[in-house]
Amino acid sequence: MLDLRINGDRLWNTIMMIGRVGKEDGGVSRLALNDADGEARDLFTGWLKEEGLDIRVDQIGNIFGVRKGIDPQLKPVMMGSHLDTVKMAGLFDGALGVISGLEVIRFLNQNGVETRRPLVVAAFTNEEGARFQPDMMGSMVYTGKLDVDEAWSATDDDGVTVRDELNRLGYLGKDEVEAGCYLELHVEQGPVLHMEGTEIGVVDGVQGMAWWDGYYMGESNHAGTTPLNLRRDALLGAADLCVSLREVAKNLGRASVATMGRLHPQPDVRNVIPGGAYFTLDFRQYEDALYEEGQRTVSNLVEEVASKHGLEKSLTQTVDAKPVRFDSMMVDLVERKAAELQLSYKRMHSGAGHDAQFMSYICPTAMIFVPSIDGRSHCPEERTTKTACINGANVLLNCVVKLSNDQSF
Ligand code: HGY
Ligand code: MN
Ligand code: MN
Repeated sequence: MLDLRINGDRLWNTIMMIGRVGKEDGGVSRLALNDADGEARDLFTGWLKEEGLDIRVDQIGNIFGVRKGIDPQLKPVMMGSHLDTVKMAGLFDGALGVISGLEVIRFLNQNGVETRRPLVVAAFTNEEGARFQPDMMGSMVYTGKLDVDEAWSATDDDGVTVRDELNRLGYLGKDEVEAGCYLELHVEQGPVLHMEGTEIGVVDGVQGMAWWDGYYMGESNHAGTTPLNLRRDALLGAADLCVSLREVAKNLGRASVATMGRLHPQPDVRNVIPGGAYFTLDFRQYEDALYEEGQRTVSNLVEEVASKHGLEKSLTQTVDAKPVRFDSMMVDLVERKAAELQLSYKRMHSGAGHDAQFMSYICPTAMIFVPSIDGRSHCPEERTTKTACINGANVLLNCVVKLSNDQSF
């Protein structure tokens, strides 16, 4: 019987090749639909073509490589993740899942293995949301959770739209591709697996994630002449909000986390009291009720801090990705395959958002995690060992081969 183990050198070399695209100053900056993301897309579609796959691109620019199955009536097994990154990212977030999907196909092609179901490897558009919001945009549109017109009209800081960028890069497609089930291999991006020395994370769900864009408006004035009690300092308000936000997360408990990731004072001049402050907020929690409560608490806090500092405020929620639980048949399968490969494993949920979160609304879905060294991610220091990548890809391959011959879904 064929030994279902992928080619580790090929997997690693391909991850390194895609990791060179958009690398500058030591970090990778393939922000969604920038030139580097376009280059990574072209490289990826070239590899799909080499494997004889049918390449399809949908209206939000998701790329799918489709491998025929013996029974075209059956819905495909889809694998995937994303090729876009945050600013100054590492090599593995997203790329691991996409390139492992490609490696599974390469392995099956090389060994002449046919499957009953078609197989699809997907690269979803704008998972990160670092340039255009919401994040997980491609999988949200794909799963009907976001209207494509809304996604197309999202703008970056310079007012450029998603649609214009898709057009410019040649990824404004029209194709449609079905998914019967979905599996995503990803680096954990947290410390648990590495700390414990566990090889595989069997992911049974993803925590909820809420994002807001906020603005505090006070009054610009002279930094030398305006007494403290007469100031309406928008940056001071935002700074207070940043500190209070942490208290809110601590008080909510149950591993709630909250972050102010961006803060831009205006006019941003050293001797002018900031009359404006633009900020972003990120809140996450795994339990449904607490996630809802946290969202209410955060938005009340923005109001309370504004009135404490005599500021006006605007607050727009840009992301409300609710907590999800994955399909137990899929989660059990990941666990079983990890055990059969004699890899140590543990069940866990994901702290980061993933395309799998939205795929789980339309088909049985699960994720496979591999350790992130020291839990570092969304930074150039993100690392995962070659062995860990190979372990994860082998679990993926074994799950995919099993699912591709299963007619029960
Ligand atoms: O979790 C995140 O922040 C990313 O968008 N996936
Ligand atoms: Mn990711
Ligand atoms: Mn990420």
